[in-house]
Amino acid sequence: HAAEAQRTDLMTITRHALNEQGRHPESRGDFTILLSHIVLGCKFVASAVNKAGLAKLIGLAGETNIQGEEQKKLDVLSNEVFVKALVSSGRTCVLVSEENEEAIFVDGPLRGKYCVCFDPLDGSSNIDCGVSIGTIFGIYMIKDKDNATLEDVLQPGTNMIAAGYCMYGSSCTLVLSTGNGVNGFTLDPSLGEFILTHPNIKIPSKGKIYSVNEGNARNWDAPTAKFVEKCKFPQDGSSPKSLRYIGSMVADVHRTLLYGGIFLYPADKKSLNGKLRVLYEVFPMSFLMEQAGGQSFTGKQRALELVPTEIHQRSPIFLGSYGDVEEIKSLYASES
Ligand code: AHM
Ligand code: MG
Repeated sequence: HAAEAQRTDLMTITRHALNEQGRHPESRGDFTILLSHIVLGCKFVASAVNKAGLAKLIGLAGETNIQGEEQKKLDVLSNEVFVKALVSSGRTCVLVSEENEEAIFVDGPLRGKYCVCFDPLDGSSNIDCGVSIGTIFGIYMIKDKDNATLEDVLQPGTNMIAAGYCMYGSSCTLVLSTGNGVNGFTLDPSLGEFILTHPNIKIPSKGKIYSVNEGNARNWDAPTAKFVEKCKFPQDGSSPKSLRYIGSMVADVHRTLLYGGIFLYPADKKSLNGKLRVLYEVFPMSFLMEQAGGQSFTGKQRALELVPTEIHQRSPIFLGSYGDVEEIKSLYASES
């Protein structure tokens, strides 16, 4: 009868959040409400991504974002949907989006106690060829609701209370941690609901895959170069690792989380801080990795302990299986 129970007793993401809320007796459901607005944004983007070719949504919007990249129409649309959903939830006070140069401060009666940092549509250069893309988010709680400042989001990742991503792939998967492990939910399009399909995700402690843009190899520092060399030509009798690199962080991290292995976006001579953004790429993914039993390292420190000074700051990142990240850490340690 267990199989039948699975089919009729659906653990939706809202039900899951309400269960989690039970662990905090003082909670009044604000997080559950915030989450349902994030979920709405994800459903909108999932549907827009599916229809992208059809609806001719693909194409340049004629705008350039703060990193100087061409912005696609879907990025603009997704950002607007997320900002409006988050503001209208009445539970947010500071929003940081990859697509907005400045942080957004929510005012008046709509102001709430949560700060959300997000990348509404990461990996957008992959849209035109149908490769998986995603939304990434990290959530903080405000210190003083009446005096919201940038300091409320310029905090170490260890202060995050929740993080997650939604991957728009062959299916739409939302992976979430509220600091009590990691759970994965898959969108059932016929119900329009995210259903718990991957309870309590744990990353294998060692992996057989490494994931990096090797085209940057000539600009790598010595520890990164040595690590990748060891992946390909192991000296301890083990088999070489496989290389998998999609170039879409959510998809590369999702595979790493489920199969194990390591994802690297290191510093290089040209970009000393790597490419990925601390608040809405590095922190949320590091939070999920740690919650799944893996770890995350910047080349200098535990990634979540970094204290950002600018909202669009970048950092090198090495994250994944505990044992694999341990190896890159020891290579950096022996260098200094
Ligand atoms: P984007 O925010 O402009 O989409 O760039 C972020 C993406 C990540 O999804 C991915 O991990 C990385 O850029 C890939 O970069 P590269 O093409 O340099 O390998
Ligand atoms: Mg991005």
